[in-house]
Amino acid sequence: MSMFKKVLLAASTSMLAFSTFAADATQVEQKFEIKDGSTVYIFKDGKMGMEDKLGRPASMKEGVIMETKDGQKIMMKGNEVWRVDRLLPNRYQGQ
Ligand SMILES: [Cu+2]
Repeated sequence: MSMFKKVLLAASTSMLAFSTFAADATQVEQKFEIKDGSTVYIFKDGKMGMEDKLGRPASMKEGVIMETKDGQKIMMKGNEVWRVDRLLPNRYQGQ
């Protein structure tokens, strides 16, 4: 098998892994709808994943704060999500 074919095979395998990412509802502990249309999943093992508004897996830098549609704020932090409402001063209240 040529190197090119191997690379293609590896790519399609990882695509497959990605496509099952959101489907495994049994492993999802919590799900947040983000205001921009993306979705953050917290899995039962504590890991997190993010899906953009088109349903594609998305990555995000650590420390980025996202606001959910219902106004909660969560932060990307390694494999954990920190709910930053409690950590930040109440400067967002009252709008
Ligand atoms: Cu995110």
